[in-house]
Amino acid sequence: EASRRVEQQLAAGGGGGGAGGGPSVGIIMGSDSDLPTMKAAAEVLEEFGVECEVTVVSAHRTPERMFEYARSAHQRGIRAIIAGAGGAAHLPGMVAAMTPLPVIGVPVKPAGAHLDGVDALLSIVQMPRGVPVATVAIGNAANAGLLAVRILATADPALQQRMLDYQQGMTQTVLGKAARLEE
Ligand code: RP5
Repeated sequence: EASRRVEQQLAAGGGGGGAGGGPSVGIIMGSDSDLPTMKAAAEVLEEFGVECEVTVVSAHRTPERMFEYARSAHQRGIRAIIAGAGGAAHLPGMVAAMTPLPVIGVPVKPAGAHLDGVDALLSIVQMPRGVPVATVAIGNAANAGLLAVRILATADPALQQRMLDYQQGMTQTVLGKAARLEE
């Protein structure tokens, strides 16, 4: 459904989005085969009440669509882009080249991959000076979601409080485990 909304918005030439008017975060991936990895980012955003759009944009198979998505995202109200890809993972870097938005890259390890996702990691992380991609660990789309929340939270005190609560929750979980171990 989120993907259908993206199609409609792209077709309509943008508008709306962000700050209660639509999704603030765009989650894109090179193939629907990346979804089992990338859905963790959407789940984190949902947990924090941040609306996102999710769709497939392939740097190699749909290059025109990639241009269109990257050039229009900020005009449609998107404030951060999470881009995942495996193999020769050019999507995050190419999108970063065409948008002023922060881009978070997720190296995906495709099923049956020969190089364990290291190829995607290096493709995404080794950006030239001037075109940054904030790269998370191989397969760690949840951290991409959390980083997007932190970016949006710099201008949203309520969201920042939810992040502080989340961090406090992690601390309590670990302390609880430590206490049980020490019993
Ligand atoms: C990449 O190639 C995609 O991001 C995916 O990780 C990988 C394999 O894609 P499919 O052949 O499964 O569509 O571009």
